[in-house]
Amino acid sequence: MNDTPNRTPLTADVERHLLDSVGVAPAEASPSDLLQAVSLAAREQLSRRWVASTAADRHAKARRVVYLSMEFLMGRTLGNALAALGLEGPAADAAQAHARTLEDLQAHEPDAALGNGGLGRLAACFLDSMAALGLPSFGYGIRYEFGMFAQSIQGGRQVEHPDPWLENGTPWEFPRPDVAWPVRFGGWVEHPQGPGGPAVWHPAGTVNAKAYDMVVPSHHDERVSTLRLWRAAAPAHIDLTAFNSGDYARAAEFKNQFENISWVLYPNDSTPAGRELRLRQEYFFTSASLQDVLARHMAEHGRLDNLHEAVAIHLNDTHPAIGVAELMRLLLDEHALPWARAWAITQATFSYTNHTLMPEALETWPVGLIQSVLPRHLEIVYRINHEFLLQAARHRPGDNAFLQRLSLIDESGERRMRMAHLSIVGSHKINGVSALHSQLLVNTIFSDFAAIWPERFTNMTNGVTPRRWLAQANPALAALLDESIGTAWRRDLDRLADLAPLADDAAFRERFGAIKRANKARLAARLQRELGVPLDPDSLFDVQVKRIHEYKRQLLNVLHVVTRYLAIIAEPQRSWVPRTVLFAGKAASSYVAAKTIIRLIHDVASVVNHDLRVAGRLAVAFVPNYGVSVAEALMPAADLSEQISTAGTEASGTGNMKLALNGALTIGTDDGANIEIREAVGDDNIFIFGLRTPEVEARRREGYRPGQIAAAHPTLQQVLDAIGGGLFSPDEPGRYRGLVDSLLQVDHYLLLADYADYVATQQRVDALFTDAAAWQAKAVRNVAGMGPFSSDRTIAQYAREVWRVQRGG
Ligand code: HBZ
Repeated sequence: MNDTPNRTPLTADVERHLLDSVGVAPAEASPSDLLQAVSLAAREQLSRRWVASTAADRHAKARRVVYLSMEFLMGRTLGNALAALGLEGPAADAAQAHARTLEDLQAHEPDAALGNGGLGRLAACFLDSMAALGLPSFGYGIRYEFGMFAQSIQGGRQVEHPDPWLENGTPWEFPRPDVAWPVRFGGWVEHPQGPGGPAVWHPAGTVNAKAYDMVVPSHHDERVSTLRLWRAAAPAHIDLTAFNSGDYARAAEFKNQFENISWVLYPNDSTPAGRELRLRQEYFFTSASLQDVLARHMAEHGRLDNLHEAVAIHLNDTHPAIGVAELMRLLLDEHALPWARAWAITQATFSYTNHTLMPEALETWPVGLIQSVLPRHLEIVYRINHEFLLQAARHRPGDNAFLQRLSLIDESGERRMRMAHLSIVGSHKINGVSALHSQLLVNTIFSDFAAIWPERFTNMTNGVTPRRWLAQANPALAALLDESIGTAWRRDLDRLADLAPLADDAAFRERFGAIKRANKARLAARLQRELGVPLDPDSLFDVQVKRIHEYKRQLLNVLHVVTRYLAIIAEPQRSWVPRTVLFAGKAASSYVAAKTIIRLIHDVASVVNHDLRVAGRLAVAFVPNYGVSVAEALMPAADLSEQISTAGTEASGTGNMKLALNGALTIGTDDGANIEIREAVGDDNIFIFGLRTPEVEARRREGYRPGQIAAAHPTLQQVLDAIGGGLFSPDEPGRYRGLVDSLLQVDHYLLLADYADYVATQQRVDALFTDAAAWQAKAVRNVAGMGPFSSDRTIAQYAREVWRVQRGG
């Protein structure tokens, strides 16, 4: 290594780890070796913090929150760990001692992509905020060996690749070989004391859940939180049997039947997976987590009847909903509590967040499947349902339809267990994720429950962590904020409000604009390198990044792109505002319509980007493999944030918050958290268009006729003809005929109804962009208004109103 004047204690730690842990001569260390050594040096400091925090909580018997989530979309860890430890400078010096930059090293860290999209990333932001607020807290999930698939694009089409993120091990987990819980499946149930008493479950098989902890550091003090992930392991006796019989192949197969539970994340979002393996995953991690919670509680309190006073357990969507029945089973059958007491504890312990209104996205499981996989839980749910329906009947005597709608079992066809209903009945608080969404929950899909228990329903508008999404992703903007309004925003994002007056300060705006320009140039250089697409950093960067889904309406964005393309060709002499339209996002592997949209984006990009008539005025690019790390590069480089879902369909959105926090202006519908963003930044600083939720409902009720809209709108008709007629797919002119026909005939998400207003609003965006001072002023006001969208605010609200937990010692 070079001897530099900056030889800090961390540099010495890194050298030591290169020699002692990585096993390489420091002078010969590769970037991956260095990444490993720097990570280990940071890890040992976190380890000490972990030991201290958990000991303090144990000693204080602190009330804790337990966040059960099938998904945690953590992204990379090193940058976050270094920032929390205040070691960014020393780590950069250590890298520099080997003629590397910290960024060179970080590029080698794989994302921990244990989630699909918004729901999983929200869970990761929440962990960060729980640590920041010092809440005694545990996240619990699954240690998937393969996370969200990696996306590549071949011939304009999405191709999915496995994500073996653990292939080379990870320095960030702490295996806990002593912590393992048996999780049982199948078999039959015996009632030695009659049907009402404790039961004995004779399972057909048992799998072990083994604990792996990830440390979640606080950025403000020495506290840490824990994310405990479970890996499925076959019981040891199976290996032994194989060894004795010598039939390794058969034994391996048998072992796989157990271990496949934690192999791979289901890559569906907004559509529930129906397969048995998914149900096993859900029960696996929920059961292990609850056993862990009860054991900790018993160790600290020695009795279970005060469980609800010591722990708040949160259900992140319905994926862990079977936990309601599992906690009942543990209390009844394994700890011999009477039913009424067990039920009171269960209801007082659980709370539940819903993340979607779309009825087709609500989880249900065939009763026959539950019967065969979780026979005891089915009995318990039947009894919960029986008592619940008796109670409900007192609210509306004689109203059978009411009871049928409320029932935990849907009897309309094949009998199915409704996991949202189980979550509601088993929880004392239920929340949506934006004001509109929470309103719609009580007015639509959960209105019958709200009629019985209005006080249980509440709202917790989502937020994002400003550590990752501002301080780490946009260090230049963070530094400008420190210099202009002080560093208090880092602890209290509401302090961003102090920026508002600077929107009128030309010198400040100029520096703010220069940072955006530099972020765009950096992204452009990267996309040039990776995709070979040249992008002009002086053009307006128009960004839509999120899962590809019909309701999110990437296709409406494409209609605008094509509109603009045809308009430029028709009027080449006009002075067009140069635009770069960027898309990114994954489509669920089986979602044909979403995959067609990805292909169309590529087809449009390839025609537009090669047409000299629009060169310098319009470019389109699709950034592959969207995930946390790609988002960290995109958010700071956006001028315009596309949040254009059909009103009433996007529960909240969180990308909308990340983009505005980085100074993008939003073009969006009156949907999800867009509404609250509008209220926070002011009507003049956001572009809202399109039908509102009640208007969407009315249009559908009246009988929506998309064909008539197209017929009355020549430009729209021309755009649809261009796409449907093969202008962008000359090798296969009919490729998008079906897509266009379905827009003309059904258009379930009302793209055509919103098209005219969207295009007109895009013209207002252009007009503003030509006035750099006016644009920057609005961008500054957006950042200034983003205080409420910190996940610290969200978590403080959950802590106060739902979980009743307080900062630990
Ligand atoms: O949760 C998203 C919502 O669409 C978005 O509006 C909201 O901001 C975000 C956080 O509250 N929902 C999801 O991301 N949903 C899933 O990822 C999902 C995963 C597995 C499923 C179903 C949905 O089986």
